Amino acid sequence: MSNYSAHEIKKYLNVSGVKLNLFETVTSTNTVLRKMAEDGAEEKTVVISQAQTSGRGRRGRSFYSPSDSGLYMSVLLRPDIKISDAILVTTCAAVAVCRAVESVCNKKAEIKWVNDIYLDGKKVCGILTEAAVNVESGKAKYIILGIGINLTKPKNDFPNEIKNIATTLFDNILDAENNKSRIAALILNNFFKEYCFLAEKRFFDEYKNRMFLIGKPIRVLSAEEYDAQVLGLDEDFSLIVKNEKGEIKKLNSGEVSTRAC
Ligand code: BT5
Repeated sequence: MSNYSAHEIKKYLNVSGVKLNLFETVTSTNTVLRKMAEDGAEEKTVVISQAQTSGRGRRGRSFYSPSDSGLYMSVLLRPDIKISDAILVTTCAAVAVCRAVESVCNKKAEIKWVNDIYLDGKKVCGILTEAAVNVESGKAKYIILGIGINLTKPKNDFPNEIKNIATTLFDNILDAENNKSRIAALILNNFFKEYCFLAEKRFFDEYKNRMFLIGKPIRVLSAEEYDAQVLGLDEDFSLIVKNEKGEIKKLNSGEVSTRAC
């Protein structure tokens, strides 16, 4: 695939003030943007790379980001919110990605709480939100929203560890090539439409309706591991589950992961 072009992305962008920074290869777009944020970059500064050598997921996990097959993008935000509300950025982005994905392909995009987007039961996108906090106020100094999407199959396929769980947005490289700038722009358009009203959580119902784990059995992976049934989603985006003893628990995304059973 050719490199991303600012001209192409801007053709589809309807958000003003976006500053695009395009790279061929970086360690991690989140790392590059964090440095820019520390140096005073403005909100809506965006870093996009064709490949990442150390793409990361949550809690030290890695995100496979080979050249010529994905969109790896980070967005700098400077919202006036408490750090505990940073979950709103992740969940708002999840809805934005789903809408963008559905605009370019005929499949239903679903959310695996809290930060993964699935197509046909497989992961097509992961979101990693990182933040710097002002310790005195407890507010976010800035937030880096990182989004990684598999557009087309890597040249040498996915590595064995994720071969059975990962999927791509497009079946062939031509569709990926023709749509990659559009999808980047559509994600930004959809995200910033909701971001203006972040605290109002206008996207809550849509997020919940797109969750495929509700009503299903899961394995909760935290300090303790246990089987549970997903009952629903709380207002603050915690997952409500019932464990095997019948006890109702609220799971905070910062502390636990889940695995579909
Ligand atoms: C995530 O974490 O999925 C968040 C991924 C965020 C990636 C973006 S790319 C731009 C920005 N810069 C970065 O460095 N990161 C962000 P998590 O939910 O923890 O999932 C990680 C797990 O997903 C791994 O342990 C694998 O099982 C699986 N995985 C890794 N690479 C994948 C891929 N390309 N497609 C699907 N699944 C993958």
